[in-house]
Amino acid sequence: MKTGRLAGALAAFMKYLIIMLAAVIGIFSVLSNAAYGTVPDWKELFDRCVKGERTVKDVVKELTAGDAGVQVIMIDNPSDVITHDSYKKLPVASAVAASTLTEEYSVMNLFDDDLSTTWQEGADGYGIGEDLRISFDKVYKIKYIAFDLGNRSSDEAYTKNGRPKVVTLQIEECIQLIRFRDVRETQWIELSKPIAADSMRILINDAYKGSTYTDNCISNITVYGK
Ligand SMILES: [Ca+2]
Repeated sequence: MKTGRLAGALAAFMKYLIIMLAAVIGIFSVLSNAAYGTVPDWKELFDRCVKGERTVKDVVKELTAGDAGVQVIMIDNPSDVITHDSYKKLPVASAVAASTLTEEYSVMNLFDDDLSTTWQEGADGYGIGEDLRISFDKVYKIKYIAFDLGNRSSDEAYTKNGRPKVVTLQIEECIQLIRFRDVRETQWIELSKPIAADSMRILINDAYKGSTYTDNCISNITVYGK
């Protein structure tokens, strides 16, 4: 009995030690990302780790993901800059989603400029770990991305369904976490340096929960480059 308690205490101690190690590694990430608004919610990550909802390995991986020297910056609508600097909306040649709820919620709904049509993942729960791969017709220097998250067809549909909260954006060697607000408006990100690529990947890490459904929805994703 005594040995069992000791082993349990040791296991608990080791678990917290690993979490603290992850926290230390993460501090470097926070220091390098603090100015850009893409810092993960530390308390939430820690709580989830303790509750066992997130593995330590996942957290370390997320917090130490390479960024190839490019930062993702949350910005206000940059339409003036886009016009002034002649950036254009990039044509999406094809896109593949790890899962799709039904044909009605096709991944191509992301690129139709129509807020009433959405892509909805088709995995269990909120589709955590599900990803989208977007291909353009050629290589562009990607600079801005506009995200319309959630089912924006109506206020009711938005609230009832899930919305991505944290996603991983991967463009070539740039891998960065983006933490979004839960708002019914377009959220813009800027890459500190344009990245030349003909494709990109977006993976769902976390979701704002829907009041009725566990489907995670995105209405539109619009990518700008040259
Ligand atoms: Ca749409």
